[in-house]
Amino acid sequence: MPDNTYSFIPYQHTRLAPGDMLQRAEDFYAQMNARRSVRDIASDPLPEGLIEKLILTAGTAPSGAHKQPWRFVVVTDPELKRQIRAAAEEEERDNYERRFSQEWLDDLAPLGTDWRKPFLESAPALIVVFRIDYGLEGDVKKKHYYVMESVGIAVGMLIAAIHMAGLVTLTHTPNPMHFLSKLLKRPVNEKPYVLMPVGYPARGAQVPDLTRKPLEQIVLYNQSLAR
Ligand code: IYR
Repeated sequence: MPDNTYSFIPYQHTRLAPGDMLQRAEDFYAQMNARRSVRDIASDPLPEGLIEKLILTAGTAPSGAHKQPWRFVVVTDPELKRQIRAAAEEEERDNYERRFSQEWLDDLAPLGTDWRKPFLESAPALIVVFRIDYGLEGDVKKKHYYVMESVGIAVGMLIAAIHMAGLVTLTHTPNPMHFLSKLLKRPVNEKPYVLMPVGYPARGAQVPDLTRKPLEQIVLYNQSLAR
């Protein structure tokens, strides 16, 4: 056995009664099914210390070889938010007016999005998520594994935490987004992954009347045995 293993400790677990399990699963589904991506975000300030708890939750995600290959940069400074909005809108204007294919524009049309991103300034906080492609200890590179998957899982957990805390967000991916590396002074091993404005929904905020695929369309059971 290698001598660099963790020490192992008992896993803390309390079995729930089956009825409680079903109730909890149902309640959590009802909560999560009420989540929506909201683009109209109010400027009201957030309770002190809240963002940190949300990020701690995201940081509980599993990751390849437990390398925790994520960085969450919180932006609350109005001038920095203004700069991020300006840079994002410049890229997005190019996307909508030149770079997106007609098929992509047609797919976005029902959502009513465009290059304007006022939420990047109105939201009291932006969480800019970076993936850490490899560790850097001085000049020595340390391998990271399943970085995309690990950070994706962490962002999913962040989205759930934001919703459960009574706030809204939106996964914004201005493309390309290397301007975020520059503005936020990130080192070469960190790459922007997603930008999430966090706040309360603006008064009168509206969302598209989407439906979600029903269970029958997203689940298969024992498919290799089905005829
Ligand atoms: N990133 C662009 C475009 C965009 C792309 C997809 I795919 C969406 O679901 C929504 C928007 C933007 O933020 O407008």
